[in-house]
Amino acid sequence: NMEIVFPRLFFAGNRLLGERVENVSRTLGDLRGIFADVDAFSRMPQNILAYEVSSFLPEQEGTPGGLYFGITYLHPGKVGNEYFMTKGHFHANIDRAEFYWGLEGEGMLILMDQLRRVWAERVFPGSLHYIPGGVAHRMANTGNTLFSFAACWPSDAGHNYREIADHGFAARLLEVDGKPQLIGV
Ligand code: S6P
Ligand code: ZN
Repeated sequence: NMEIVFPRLFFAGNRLLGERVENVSRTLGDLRGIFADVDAFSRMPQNILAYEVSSFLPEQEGTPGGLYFGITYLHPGKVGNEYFMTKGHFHANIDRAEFYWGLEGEGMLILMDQLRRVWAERVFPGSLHYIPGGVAHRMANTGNTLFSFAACWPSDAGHNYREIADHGFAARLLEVDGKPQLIGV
C-alpha cells in the first residue's frame, strides 16, 4: 500500500504554516534611503509595518534545481507622493529568473535591467509576471488596501540588495494627479 500524506505546507489566515517557513517583517525604518522625499520620511513613524514576507524554503539556500515560494503582504501608504514599496533586488546569481503573481489589492511591478532601463507592469489578483534573469524587481502598492502577491524563485538565486541600496532604480513610481506614473531620476 502506498502512503497518502498530509501536505507539508498550508495557509493559515495570511501565513504559511509548516516546516522550513520563514517570516520576515520590514518596518518603514528598515526602508530608510529608498524613498525620494527624505523630509516626509523622517516625519513618519519609523515603527509602522511596511511589508511582511512568509516564505517556504524547502531546500538549503544555494541548492541548484530547487525552488522557493513566498507571499509578500505590502501595506498601503506613501512617503510624500511615492508609494510604499519593497527594497528591490537583483538576484546574487544574476541570471536566475522568478515568477510573481497578484493575489489581492493592486500594485505595480517595477523592473530594471542591467543597462538601467526601467519598465513596470500592473499587478492585480490573477495577473502573472515573469521576471527574466538579470532584471532587478520591486513591488509598489498603488491602492488603499493591503496588496499581496506570491513569488516562486530558484533556491540558488540569492539576493543582491547592495546594487539597489547604492544606486536605486533609474525611475520612481510616483502618484501624479491621483495616478501612478513612472518618472525617470
Ligand atoms: C525573492 C522575492 C520576494 C521578495 C519580497 C520582498 O526573490 O523576490 O519574495 O524577497 O517580495 O522584497 P525584497 O526586495 O525586500 O526582498
Ligand atoms: Zn527576487
